[in-house]
Amino acid sequence: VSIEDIRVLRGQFLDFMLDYKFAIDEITTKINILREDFNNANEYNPIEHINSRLKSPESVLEKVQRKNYPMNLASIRENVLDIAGVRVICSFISDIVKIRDMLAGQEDITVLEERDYITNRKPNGYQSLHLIVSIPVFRSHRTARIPVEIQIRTIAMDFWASLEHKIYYKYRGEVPPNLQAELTQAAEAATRLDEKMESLHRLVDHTGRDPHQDPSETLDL
Ligand code: 0O2
Repeated sequence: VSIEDIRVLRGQFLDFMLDYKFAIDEITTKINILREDFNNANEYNPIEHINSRLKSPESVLEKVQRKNYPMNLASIRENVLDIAGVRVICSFISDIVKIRDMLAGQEDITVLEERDYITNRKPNGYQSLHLIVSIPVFRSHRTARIPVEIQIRTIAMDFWASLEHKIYYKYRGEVPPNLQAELTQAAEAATRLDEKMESLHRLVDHTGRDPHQDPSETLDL
């Protein structure tokens, strides 16, 4: 392989990765539009914040090797579906499906896969709703449908996942059983908090009525 071949390959790979950066931009814009629209309508806003990340070229290639996928761009596009990642953090459990439906219902979005780790939490306690969607990206000389992994979760689920992620990396995947058990308990506490917050949220009057004028609406905490 000549230096020139490597230069061409590198250029093709960077151009391929740019598709995913643009796909993140598209999804992020959609979520920001929803957020601004809720605010504009003076409605309660279910979106707390959003994060996004583009997988590094090293970890894309590491995943291709680990999973034994063929090492070419077509195979990477078909098999590695989490190169573009967007995370939406909501306040309440009921917001998750609201956001899911608003995104999945948009004409240019196709849901390719859905994993509900909330109904079926992972054995370690991990909870989140994962969607793999595809979205068209319009480049100057071509158009491509690009997969994006969208993770939707509550603040409590996110708090748990970020701590677990740090612990997992600290122990390089070999988390001691006692710590693992503590993490599972913490996940259960996070679920209880989410359920409590959800029930408080339901008690809050969204119609703007004054609870002092209507005793049936009084919060009994
Ligand atoms: P990062 O740093 O977020 O990119 P695979 O992607 O093939 O290894 P799978 O089963 O296809 O795994 O995907 P899965 O498990 O549905 O979702 C993978 C992503 O979800 C992970 O991405 C994490 O972001 C998150 N996730 C899944 N399980 C856990 C968990 O137990 N704890 C935490 N903290 N996060 C989890 P990456 O690429 O591993 O990491």
